[in-house]
Amino acid sequence: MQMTLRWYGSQYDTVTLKQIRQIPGVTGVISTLYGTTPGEAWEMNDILALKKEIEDAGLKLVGIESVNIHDAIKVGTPDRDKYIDNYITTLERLGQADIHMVCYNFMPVFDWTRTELARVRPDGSTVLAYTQEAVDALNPEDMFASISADANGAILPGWEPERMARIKELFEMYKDVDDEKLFENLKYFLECIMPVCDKYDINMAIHPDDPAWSVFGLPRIIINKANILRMMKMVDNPHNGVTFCSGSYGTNLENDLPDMIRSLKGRIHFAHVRNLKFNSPTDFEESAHLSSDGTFDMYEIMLALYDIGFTGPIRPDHGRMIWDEVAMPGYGLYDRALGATYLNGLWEAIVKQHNK
Ligand code: DNO
Repeated sequence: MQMTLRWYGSQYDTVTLKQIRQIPGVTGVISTLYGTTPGEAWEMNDILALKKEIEDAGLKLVGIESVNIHDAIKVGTPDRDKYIDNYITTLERLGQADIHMVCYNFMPVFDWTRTELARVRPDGSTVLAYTQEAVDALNPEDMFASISADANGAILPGWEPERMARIKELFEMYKDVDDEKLFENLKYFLECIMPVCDKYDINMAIHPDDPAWSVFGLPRIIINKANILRMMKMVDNPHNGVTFCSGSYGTNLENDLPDMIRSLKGRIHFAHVRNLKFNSPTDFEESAHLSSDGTFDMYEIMLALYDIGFTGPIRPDHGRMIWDEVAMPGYGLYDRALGATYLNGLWEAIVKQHNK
């Protein structure tokens, strides 16, 4: 595996490439062209400039998170082919720039959803948290207002103001889309892009829906083992793969994370590894990465990745806000650096144990 950190670009991130370079064992960066909108074809010069900036700092641009999918593709409207063509152009250019992993999601309207971005824990750190009761009591517009109020001035991907301004229209677009339709539209999209992925050896890595169930009545399909295996089978190409995000699949306690990893051998192209602490089945918070601070056994998760021969990029995921850092919720430097170091430690121990 290759340890990486997500970076939001010099314009938006409080964390610098120099700081990332100084985290032991982190050699790669996962980024995207912030400022582009879903549906447009990325310019080659912009891709090369991002890559050069990262390489000049002594790191490698290991993958893109995300090339977002236009709603026309998810809904399956008549103009979707135009947006798929643009997506193919973007993939072609990424391939030509020697970038071979693309993370994306197929969630309608919202990307990830949390009800609090700064819940205070007993040690004084603040974390992202989710309570189903709070979602049930809110309408989507109010949710956006509370998310933006807590974001430390940052614009969170998936919660851009332009997008939220269109929220009613977006809900209207999805009114006839159910799980089956979403699966169908995903299949159509994947079948269109697989030839370019084969040509440039690009691994597509779908991110799970977070939380892993329907929110606000919207369909959600990338939520459990059965659905993800269905997706792998419906377009049975090794370039059709997944981002295994322990924190997102883990929102549903019925998901057995190590078992899911083992069932996806050869199809996990990217891993997000983090812990969650459940206070009740409908309330969880994003604890420190350490097993004993949360609900999941992080050793078992890393061991499962080792067992399937995982060689792709991995990143610590959302960190807590600690040591008075002010940053985008979940994406500060300190706790993610601790997370990377901890995951590297687990990995080293597993490798050495197996080589004995
Ligand atoms: C949240 C992230 C997601 C992820 C997208 C991938 O912090 O893990 O926003 O980047 O769902 O497209």
